[in-house]
Amino acid sequence: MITLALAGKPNCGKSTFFKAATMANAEIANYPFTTINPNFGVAYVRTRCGCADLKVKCTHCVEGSRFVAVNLIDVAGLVPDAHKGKGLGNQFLDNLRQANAILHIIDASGGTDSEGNPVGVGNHDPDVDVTFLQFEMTMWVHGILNKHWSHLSRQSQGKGAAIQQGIADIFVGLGITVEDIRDVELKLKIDLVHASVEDLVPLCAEIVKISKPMLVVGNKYDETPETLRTKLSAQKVAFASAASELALRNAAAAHVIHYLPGDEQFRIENEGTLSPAQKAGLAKIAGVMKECKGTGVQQAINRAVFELLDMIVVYPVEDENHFCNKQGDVLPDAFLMRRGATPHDLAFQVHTDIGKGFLYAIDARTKMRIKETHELKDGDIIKIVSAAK
Ligand SMILES: Nc1nc2c(ncn2[C@@H]2O[C@H](COP(=O)(O)OP(=O)(O)OP(=O)(O)O)[C@@H](O)[C@H]2O)c(=O)[nH]1
Ligand SMILES: [Mg+2]
Repeated sequence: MITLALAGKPNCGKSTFFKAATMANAEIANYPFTTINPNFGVAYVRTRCGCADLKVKCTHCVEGSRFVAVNLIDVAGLVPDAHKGKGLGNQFLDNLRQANAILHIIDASGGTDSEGNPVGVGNHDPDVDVTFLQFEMTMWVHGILNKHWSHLSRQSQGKGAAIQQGIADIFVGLGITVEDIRDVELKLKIDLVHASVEDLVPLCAEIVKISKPMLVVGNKYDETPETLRTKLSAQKVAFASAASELALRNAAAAHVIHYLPGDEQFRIENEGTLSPAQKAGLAKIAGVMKECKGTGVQQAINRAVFELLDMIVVYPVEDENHFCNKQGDVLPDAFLMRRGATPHDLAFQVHTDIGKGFLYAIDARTKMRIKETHELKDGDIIKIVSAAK
């Protein structure tokens, strides 16, 4: 399953975002380093369900929207110079290893300093927070490379290919391949054979970009002054109000409102049960959603999965005529797959044995046989025919 991590400076709203997205418990407080041990939970990407344009309807979507699970990790806050041991140090960068992509949460309201201490809205320039995480991660990777560098240089005996392979081996856990290192060497025009440790910083920045694509999310949009909204928009920051999302999810769970994560609006269901303060709170959230086109939480998760990671949703079925499994359950599964994936990749994702015994696949919408090498599209419904039982 895909894993997204929430990272950023302390007190910017990572745990609030986590709690809203997963409805799992997480401690939230207005001071730095509330979270020490990471929180793990399941969040969902939202997509139009594959059954939306079929005559048969499935029971796995909500009003035509399908929510597909992804892992979400909420890690401890990081401060500038964490790689040198500042704040709680760089041990938490290790928690980011398992993430496929990172939602870098910043406090767009400018109400907390670089260490996460409250300073009053607008008193800190969030511009400086936008790039710091990328830099800290670069220096973390650089620290790891540094440890191995003299050994690697000696062992490779001046052979570029051996150095490239050695670097790829060190970062195999980050999904880095020798081809990645070759591409980066060419792109940056660095000579790895004669490079000093300092020369390797740009290479480490590229390793971070390749292995941990990042979306910067400007949280606390509800408190963000107009000047900062404009400034951060220019930096392509995606906005969110995690606190609003959390309030809406709680209200929806209590049947006070009708709201699906990612909706641009909500509807009050049970006005009579609301106190004047609750009504005012919901009215404020409605205003924020109008400006932000929703609360931004679901939108950020979707962008991380569908844009940064370029994934598609594919529905495997056993009966291509009724779009269901053997029990008659319509579109029982929805799989996230990398764009470019083939029916054979899908077969392996269903089960290793199904993959090994793959014979051919059928596009359930057209009933046509498709080739093993055919590129799957978002929303495809596929029957795999395999020798495996
Ligand atoms: N106005 C506003 N406040 C928010 C929002 N999200 C979080 N907060 C507040 O920001 C403070 C910090 O929230 P947390 O979720 O604990 O922040 P964190 O990033 O997990 O903090 P650490 O675990 O200390 O790194 C709390 O007082 C939250 O209520 C938001 O969208 N809007
Ligand atoms: Mg936290």
